[in-house]
Amino acid sequence: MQRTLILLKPSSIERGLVGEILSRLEKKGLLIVGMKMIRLSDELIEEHYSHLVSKPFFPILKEAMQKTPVIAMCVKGKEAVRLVREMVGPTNGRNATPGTIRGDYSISALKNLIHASDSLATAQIEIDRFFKPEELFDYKTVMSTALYAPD
Ligand code: IDP
Repeated sequence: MQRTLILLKPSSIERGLVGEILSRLEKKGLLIVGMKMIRLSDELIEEHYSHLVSKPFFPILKEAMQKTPVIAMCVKGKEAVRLVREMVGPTNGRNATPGTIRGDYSISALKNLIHASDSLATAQIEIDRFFKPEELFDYKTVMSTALYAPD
């Protein structure tokens, strides 16, 4: 089982798409093991998007990420890191295939609704960035027996 970090960005909150996106993740069979609403500080954005601080669009990215609070989530499942990235789709909603979250509901790179960790190593770093250990939960549901087979 893997855990991955998801942020529902201000663009999804402003457009009332939180329930829709959550529903997709739940229906896929991913288990929510942590979830909270937070306002991102300048420092947290600069750390989270440290690979982008020198880009010309960084100031508008920062502004967009602070427009409303965000919802941070940690979800768990087999191959969850890759699965969630595939469900999210590529960065620019205009290039994202229909069927993906960005492909179905977004039409730009800046307002692309959702962040998801891009590798197992990044996921661990990002989960630790947004959640304290006591904010993450370990539990089983009856769904897991309906979802998984030994493959
Ligand atoms: P990712 O979110 O698909 O992993 P990154 O390259 O890590 O993509 O970029 C982080 C975020 O920065 C994107 O999700 C998007 O919101 C924003 N972004 C990336 N490229 C651009 C751009 O060219 N213009 C405006 N915003 C961008």
